[in-house]
Amino acid sequence: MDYQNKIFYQIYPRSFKDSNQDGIGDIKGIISKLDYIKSLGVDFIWLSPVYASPNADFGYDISDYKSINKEYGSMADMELLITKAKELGISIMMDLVMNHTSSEHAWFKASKDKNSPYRDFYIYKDAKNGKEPNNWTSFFGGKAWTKTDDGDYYLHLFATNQPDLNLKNEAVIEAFKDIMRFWLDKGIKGFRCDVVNVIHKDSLEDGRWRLVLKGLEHYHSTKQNHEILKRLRKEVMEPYDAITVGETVLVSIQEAEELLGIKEKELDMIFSFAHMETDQINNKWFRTKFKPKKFIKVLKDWQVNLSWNTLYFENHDQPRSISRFGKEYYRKESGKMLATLLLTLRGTPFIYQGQEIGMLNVDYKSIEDFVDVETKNIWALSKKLHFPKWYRWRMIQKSSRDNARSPMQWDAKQGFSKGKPWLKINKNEKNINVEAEEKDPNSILSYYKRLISIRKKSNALTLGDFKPLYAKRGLFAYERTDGVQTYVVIVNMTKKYKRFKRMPQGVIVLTNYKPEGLKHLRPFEALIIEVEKNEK
Ligand code: TEU
Ligand code: CA
Repeated sequence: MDYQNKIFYQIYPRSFKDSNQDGIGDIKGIISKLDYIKSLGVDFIWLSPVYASPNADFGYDISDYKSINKEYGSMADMELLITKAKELGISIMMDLVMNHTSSEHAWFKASKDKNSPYRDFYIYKDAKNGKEPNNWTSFFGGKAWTKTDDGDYYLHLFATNQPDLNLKNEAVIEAFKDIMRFWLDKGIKGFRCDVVNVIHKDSLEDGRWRLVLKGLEHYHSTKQNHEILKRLRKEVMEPYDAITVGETVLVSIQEAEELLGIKEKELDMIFSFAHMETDQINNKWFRTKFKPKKFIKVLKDWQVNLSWNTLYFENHDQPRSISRFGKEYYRKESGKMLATLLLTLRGTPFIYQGQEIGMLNVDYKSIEDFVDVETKNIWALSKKLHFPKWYRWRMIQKSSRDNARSPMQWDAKQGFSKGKPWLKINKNEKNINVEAEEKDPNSILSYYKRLISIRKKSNALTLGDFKPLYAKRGLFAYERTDGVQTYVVIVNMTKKYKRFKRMPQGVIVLTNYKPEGLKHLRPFEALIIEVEKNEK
């Protein structure tokens, strides 16, 4: 299955579309919007988890990998979605969470019995001096161990109710091969593999000192982790001609290349975090002012040095990109500028629901409006650490994952659901919504559609070479060519007018401003210029 010329659309099912007015998005709701998704011109839907889950982490805590969360619908609904999407030429990629299950999973419940064969499905360890077995800390803040009634501990790199699986155990690997085949037999075409480079823990020794994620060196992209990825590819994915994209935390370009596979293929694609960590110090909760120069430098380095990139600026864990990398005051211009980068750089683009209509960070007024477990943990931890309340509130507003999870804005009248939405809808829905954007030829949505259509017809923009031309002062210019077609893309990632004397001759194929033949770039201006080969 090719993935290099495909465009992906990520759906966070709880917030996409509600069909039975209970205020919770569901699979029938997604089916009702397939024509809209088709109208974008995308090829794949990456569906965040819809499996049975007690919703401690809204689906990333799975209690049964082979059944559907009743709030989202039935297995028949899921099978219908796969069929209906296929009829429209759209493939489904599901989310595969191998690092942990929910504490409600039957395996975990059975594992509490020390003599159960499921005991070794998880990572239990005796207390050390009456406390946690080591000093590891969780991705969600706090310790990575929870004490059981027997006085020993189990490991969880994420929430307490997301116990880590033991991928040293062959039975666990066999169980996931079975789960993968169960879904591939239903006709899905790929998996997005959750935190797939931390699934194998080499040792449970204390970690060296780190501000966050103590213990990381014992489980980050370990040798055995690579072996597991090679096996799953050979034994499961290749026979189905299905594809994988791994969510790979904290990887360098070299480590990313190794996870794609140097001698032997491992993952088809990876999501790196490097560009998403340029506006923070140490971790996402300590945000710094966004620096376009730094962001562009990282994008350029990965474009030049990684054999194949994914391209993303948003997902269900990240703040909205206009609020973060653009300016809400220049919503249309900066939204279109970001779309231009996303869809003309070299790699496979992933668009997150609502990004195509320029949705913004939430406008919540109180911590009670937020529901994400990571957000609540950080709010409590920062209070315990005596952070000032104004600073804590700013941390949450800028970095909470709920920024990306407020319900999709279909029209000005709560088109998401007639019920009370599970998470508040942004009040700006009255003017930022699909209905309004579809009617406006100058909307961000119209721009995405035109750009996706240009990209899909152009070999130069999909498989063509990438050559940086200029990357200074918040400006980024690069060339994409396949030897037949040549494009020069120029973006101004700042809100300032910037002189730019290297404007190439050629035809402006798409831009977010009315062309004025100026010698400078306007705030967040983006241009795609088709140049004659000899003009370069
Ligand atoms: O996210 C892993 C992960 O590293 C995120 O916690 C991310 O680092 C953080 O939110 C900052 O962006 C994956 C899923 O995408 C996330 O939704 C789950 O909560 C997590 O794994 C556990 O399954
Ligand atoms: Ca519903």
